[in-house]
Amino acid sequence: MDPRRCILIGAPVQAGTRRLGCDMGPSAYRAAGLGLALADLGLDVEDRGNLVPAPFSVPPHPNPAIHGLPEVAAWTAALAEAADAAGGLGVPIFLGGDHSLSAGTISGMSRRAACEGRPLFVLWLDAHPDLHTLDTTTSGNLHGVPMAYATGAPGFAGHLPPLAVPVDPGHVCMIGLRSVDPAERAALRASGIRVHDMRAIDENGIGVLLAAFLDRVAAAGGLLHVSLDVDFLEPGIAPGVGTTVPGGATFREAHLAMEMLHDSGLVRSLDLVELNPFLDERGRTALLMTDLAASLMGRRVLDRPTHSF
Ligand code: Z70
Ligand code: MN
Ligand code: MN
Ligand code: MN
Repeated sequence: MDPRRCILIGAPVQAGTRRLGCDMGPSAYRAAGLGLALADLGLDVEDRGNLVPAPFSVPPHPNPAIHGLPEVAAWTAALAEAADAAGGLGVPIFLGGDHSLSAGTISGMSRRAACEGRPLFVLWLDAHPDLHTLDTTTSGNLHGVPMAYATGAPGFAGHLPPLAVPVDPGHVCMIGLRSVDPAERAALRASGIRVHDMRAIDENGIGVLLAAFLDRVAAAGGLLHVSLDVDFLEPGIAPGVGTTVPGGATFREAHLAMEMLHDSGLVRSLDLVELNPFLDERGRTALLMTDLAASLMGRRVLDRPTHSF
C-alpha cells in the first residue's frame, strides 16, 4: 500500500439519524476543496465519487425505536468491502454521511489489518461514544451504535452484516466525550475502551493523552483508523452538525491532534462524519473539517488560512 495515495470515498448515508442533510456531506467536502488541499500536499488523490450500496434485506428488530436498519445494513456491507479494498492500496478517506458509516469502515479496516497480520487500533474523536446496541438504543438512531457493532457487542447478528474481525476494545481510544447515555456508560466501564473526556483534556492537555495512545499503537505495530465526528469540535467553530454539544475541542486542540497523527505515520484510514451542510454557515464547518483532514495527511506551512472566523 502507498501511504501517499489518498482515496476519497463518498458515503452519503443519513439513515442513522432523523435529521436530514448529512447526505450532502460528500458534496460539501468536494466544494470545500478537500481533493485540492490534499493534492497541494504532494499526495496522489483519487476521488472515487460516492459509493452506491446494493440493497440488503434484514429482518425487523424487536426494538420499535429503531429506524433505517436496512439502509444502514446495506451501507455497512458496502463500506466494509470498500475499506478493505482501498485500505490495501492507499489511505481511504470516507466522506460522510452520519456516524453509522463507521460500522462499515471500521469492520473493513479490521479485516484489512488482520490480512496484514497487524492489530487495528481506533481513535474515536467524538462528543459521543456511539456504543449503544440495537437493544439499548432509545432514540433508535443508528449513528449511536457503530462502536458497539465494530467491537463485537452482542445482538447485531442477523440484523447487520456479520463482522469478520471484531476490534479489541482495548485498542480503542475515545477523546472528547461529553454526552454519554446511561447504557453507554455501563458498556464503556465494562469494555476496556480507553476514554478521555473533556475534563481529561482540560486537566492534561490533548497532546499528552494522544501521545500515550500513539505510543501504544506504535509499540504493538498497529494500524490506526481515525473516526472524526464534527461534534468533537466546539459548536461555535463547527456549527454544521445535527447534535451540537457545548464544550468541545478548540481549533488549536483539534489541529494539534491532527499534526501529531500526521507525525506518527500510523494513520491508515479516516472517517469524516456527521457534517450537515444544511445546518452549516457559509461552509465554515466543511472548510474546517477539510483543513483538519489536510493537517492529518501532510505537514503544511499555513501562510494562508483556509478557514476564517
Ligand atoms: C445518543 C443516541 C449521537 C452522534 C448523536 C446520541 C448519539 N447517544 N451520535 N450524534 N454522532 O441517540 O443514541
Ligand atoms: Mn458520533
Ligand atoms: Mn457525536
Ligand atoms: Mn436479534
